[in-house]
Amino acid sequence: MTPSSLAVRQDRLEPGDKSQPRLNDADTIAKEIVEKLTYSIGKTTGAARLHDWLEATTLVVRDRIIDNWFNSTIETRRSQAKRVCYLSMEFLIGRLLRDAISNLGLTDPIREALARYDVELDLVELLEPDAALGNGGLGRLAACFMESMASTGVPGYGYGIRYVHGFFRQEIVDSAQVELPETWLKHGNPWEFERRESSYEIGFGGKVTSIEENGRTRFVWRPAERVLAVAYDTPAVGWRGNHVNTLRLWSAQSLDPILLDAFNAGDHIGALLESNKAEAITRVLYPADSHQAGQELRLRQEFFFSSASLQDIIRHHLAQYDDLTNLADKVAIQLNDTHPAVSVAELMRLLVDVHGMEWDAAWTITRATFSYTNHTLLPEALETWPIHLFERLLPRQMQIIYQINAGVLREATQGQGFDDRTISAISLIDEGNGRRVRMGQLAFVGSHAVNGVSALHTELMKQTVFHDLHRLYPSRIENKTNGVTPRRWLHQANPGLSKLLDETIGPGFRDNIEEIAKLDAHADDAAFQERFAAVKRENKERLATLVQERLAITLDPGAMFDIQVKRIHEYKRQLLNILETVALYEQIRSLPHLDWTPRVKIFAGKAAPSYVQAKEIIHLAGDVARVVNSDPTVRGLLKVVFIPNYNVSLAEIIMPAADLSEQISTAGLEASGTGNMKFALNGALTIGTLDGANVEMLEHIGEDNIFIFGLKADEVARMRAEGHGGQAVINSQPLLRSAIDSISAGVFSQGDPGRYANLMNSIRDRDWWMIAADFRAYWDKQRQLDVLWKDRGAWNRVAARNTARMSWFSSDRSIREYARDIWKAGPGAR
Ligand code: 26V
Repeated sequence: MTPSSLAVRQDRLEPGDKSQPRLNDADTIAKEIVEKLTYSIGKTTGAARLHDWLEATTLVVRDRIIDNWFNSTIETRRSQAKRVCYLSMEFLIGRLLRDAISNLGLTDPIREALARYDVELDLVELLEPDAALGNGGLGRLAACFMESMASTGVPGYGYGIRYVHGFFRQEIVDSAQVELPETWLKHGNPWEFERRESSYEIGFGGKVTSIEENGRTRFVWRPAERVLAVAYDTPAVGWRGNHVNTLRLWSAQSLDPILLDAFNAGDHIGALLESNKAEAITRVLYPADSHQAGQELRLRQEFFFSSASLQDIIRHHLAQYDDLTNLADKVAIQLNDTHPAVSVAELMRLLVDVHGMEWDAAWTITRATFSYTNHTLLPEALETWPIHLFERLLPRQMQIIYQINAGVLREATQGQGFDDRTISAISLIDEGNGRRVRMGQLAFVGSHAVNGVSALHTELMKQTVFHDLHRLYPSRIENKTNGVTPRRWLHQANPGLSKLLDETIGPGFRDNIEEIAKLDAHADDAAFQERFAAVKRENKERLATLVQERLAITLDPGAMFDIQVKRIHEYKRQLLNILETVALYEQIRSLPHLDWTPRVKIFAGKAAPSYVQAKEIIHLAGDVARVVNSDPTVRGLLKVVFIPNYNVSLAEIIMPAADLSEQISTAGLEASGTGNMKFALNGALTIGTLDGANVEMLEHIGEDNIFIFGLKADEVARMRAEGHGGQAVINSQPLLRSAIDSISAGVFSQGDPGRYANLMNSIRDRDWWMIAADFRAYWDKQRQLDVLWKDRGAWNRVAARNTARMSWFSSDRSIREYARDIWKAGPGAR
């Protein structure tokens, strides 16, 4: 049976039998867990290992989710509600069990049920592997959005790739990063359901022919290669489990797994080549989020999941409405960055070539269906593809892009009278660098709405990358500031603080995060401040234990935990933080009699494997840590740690344990940041630049409670244009100069002065990231924080105000804005 001959799946499901709701008491759950152990896993309670308990518990939780999943699916269909399809190459989910248990309100009965068999829920949860199908901010945002769509009742479908190997595991060997493969599917994945009936053929290469049909030219693409996209569905549970959405991830398979002809002819290896090539498409996540990959396999991944998702969306739509002209009324497709931007051309192909629609009608529908989110303005990260590669792999989509481009450029010249420079800036084809397809332009013109992820970022989009397209379509760009889900990042990650909130302001904040503002009234209360500090202390002890176990470094939970965790990138300026650390170290040594505030500098994050400078920064952090931590003259006033393998699960321990959050990117470069929100929600103070969402955090938290320093985005742009270099600044800053000199002399690199020559010279010569330029302002702000730390009441008051004033940064708010302004979907739209 070929996939195309599969009958369209009709929804014949009946809503779950509500007359017999499942019981959620510990007795019932204990009985069910043992049943799963026995009949699904084949183990007795005596023989079961911790992994078996994990699987059995997961299956019991899953049963409860499935009931609601069916109900949600059926209700969306019955009400003919508009669906939101979120297309993303990345979903950085982390663990699912605790999230599901907590959202279903089952934490206590499950804990009790397992305890009857001397099994500890916390230990069981730790065995679940992280689903690390993403690089960083963009992928984690997609995961928060899935949770918030379910929590706010938006009928959402996440579409992505089921990578066999997610984001690599990082080990640190002699202070340097080593990358190891990650194998999250090793023990199977009880959360996913393979849907072989939802399989689609995806073509690559081949030729385009045309046929005349009823006086109209029809194009037919005959791909040279075909692979099968098979769906795997994972339920996405929202708060209280009321609404359950679907995350559908595609896996690539060969249509003909073994070429029997070749096999029989004795060519055993050749017989498997095709299936290896097909399966390679979904084998591994690209780990570089800082510069564009450029490899053919990456473009194959992008088209593979775009085409599969669109074919699935169309099939679903036709099954329900039997008509594609109302597609945009019933489906909104969000493009998470340009990675799925080829969807614009592919939807046109499906509508025009496959479903026989007229070009203009198809174009109107396409634009009305798509919207696009931009997540970076870094020139090196903007996606473009060489025309010859695009044409060879996707010949029909290339023709369609030319045709779209012709229409847009006609609009620009005839309608607006744009000049040649403007036309070449708008064009979907970059003629300057050996002819390339610009995916940002394609996503922009194919969408009715284009958004940035913070107010500043959106403004900069209008001024820089999309300046001319913004002139052509002035109402298309809008802002949607990011958010994070308070369920994972407050309730689950910080049960201590959540309990304190229950007791102080009542549990209403769990359903409506805006109620957390009630905490403001308690921020001045000394007794409350102490309880708040006690929770923070416990969280710091938990992190200190982890550091002790993993790194054999002893941390004092009484010291200020000053934390920078995120991808390692020059623009994020971990190097600025390390230089300040070195300067502080030198000051503590030369002025030991001063009343220094004890600090622990904590770093974590992964460098792209090919990003040399980022790897040098990791190396330097480790080198500095070794020297500082072993210097007795420091007397514990300063400790430096680099925690390996930063991931979602580690973040859940780190965020609640921070006193100070480092958000110090060069202004204008960090599109939003979301770690900044997680830290502040958990009561960390922020030291940061006026960049990304920090700007809006300042507005919400108030200038007395956030610690902003440094150049602003327009100042950075001006100084770069004026050819700023670092040397003059370094000469005028003795602390900075001394730090750079020490590093250059090999003080931290076992006498090897060459190790950091490139990093240090880049500050002296070009200072592109404004490290020298911002050093003094950063140093001064840190010393101001040292002083504040000594007034424990004042610090705790500010910390509590941070928690109280962060509700706006919930991803529920972001999702409601997308639903209202862009998708016209969700509870409010019905
Ligand atoms: C680019 C590439 C290039 C090709 C290889 C794979 C790959 C993967 C990702 C990216 C784009 C990364 C862009 C990104 O993650 N941006 C971050 O998005 C966050 C959510 O909006 C935001 O908070 C961060 O500020 C922004 O850096």
